Amino acid sequence: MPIFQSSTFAFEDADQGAARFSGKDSGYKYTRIANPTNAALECCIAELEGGAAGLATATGMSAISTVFMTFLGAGKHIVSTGSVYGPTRTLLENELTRFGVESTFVDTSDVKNIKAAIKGNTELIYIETPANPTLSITDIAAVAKIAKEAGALLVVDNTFCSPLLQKPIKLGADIVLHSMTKFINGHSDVVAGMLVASTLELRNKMHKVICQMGGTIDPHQAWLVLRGVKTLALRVKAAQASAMRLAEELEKHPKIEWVKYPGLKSHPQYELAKKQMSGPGAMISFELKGGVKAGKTVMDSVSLSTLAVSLGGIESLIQHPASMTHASMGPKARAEAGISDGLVRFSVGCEDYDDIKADLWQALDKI
Ligand code: LCS
Repeated sequence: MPIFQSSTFAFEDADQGAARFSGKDSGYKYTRIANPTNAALECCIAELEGGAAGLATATGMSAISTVFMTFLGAGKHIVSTGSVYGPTRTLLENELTRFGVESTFVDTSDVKNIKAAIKGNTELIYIETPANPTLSITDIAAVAKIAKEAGALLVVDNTFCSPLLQKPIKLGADIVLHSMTKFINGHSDVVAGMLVASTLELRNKMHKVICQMGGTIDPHQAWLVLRGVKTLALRVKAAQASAMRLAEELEKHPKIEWVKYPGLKSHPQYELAKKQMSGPGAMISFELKGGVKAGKTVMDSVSLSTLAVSLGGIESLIQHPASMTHASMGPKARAEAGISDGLVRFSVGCEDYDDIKADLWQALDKI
């Protein structure tokens, strides 16, 4: 796919320009509205997700804010997973409240909590599964039923799985979104997002808003993601195989308090993970017996893995959600969401398994 590195598209004549703006001619006009490279990426991810159409966005947060700005407004209500990516929660709690939007955060791994939180003005049910960083899992099909009964739309953040491991639209979701910064691009060199709608009508509603809000992806960025996605299956399968082994070994390590990984029988939603995901993924959360202090020692002592936020790249990354990705949520919201101060998050990369393990184990020895 070429990079259409062009902000604008020449019209044959004034009538053609007018026809493009009136919608009679579907040709390209301006890159904020649509661009051929962006369109290729939108088709690719929409097909992988089994959706009707995609909208590529500048970042994952741009995809999330577009969904909120499209479907929420003064007097509208959203029910969301409590343990979501920190800025998703703070966007709702700190910014959208200024526009009269109400939000309720619950532990969506028990769908009864969603049912109890629904009100007459609930427009959206928003779930992140597996959740960042608790890796709690929500039953997408069960929530889709609840959303339908309530007349609300179900939006799923599928970032932790990628479409390779989970296809929420097939389970009844209305909209799926991604931070493509993560597994879909996979090389830690791009920030990008994607919205996939189950119907063209939903896509068109969001397209109108994104054109006005301006969160469109840049074509060069879209091209890099198109290149990255070609190896999605190879990367995710390799990282996942290492993650499974690493989680099992970590669980046996004497300095580890607990490990949370969807592939472990000890995961509270192990059976559900097996049912709705085609694999447990490459994200592991754990806590050390020495709590935050021991966690810091490990993070400061790794050398093959990188101490950095983000996830889903070919490089293994380690980080501390309470002081980094989820710091903005504040201690109360973190406690409610089950994000303990000692939780360490590990994004398993595609390095050789023995190297990843040796590096982490020498860091554990430093405690
Ligand atoms: N959704 C999830 C589940 C995420 O993990 C992130 C970013 C976003 C949305 C937002 O995407 P972005 O705008 O960054 O492309 N998560 C990050 C993380 O855990 N560490 O650094 C970024």
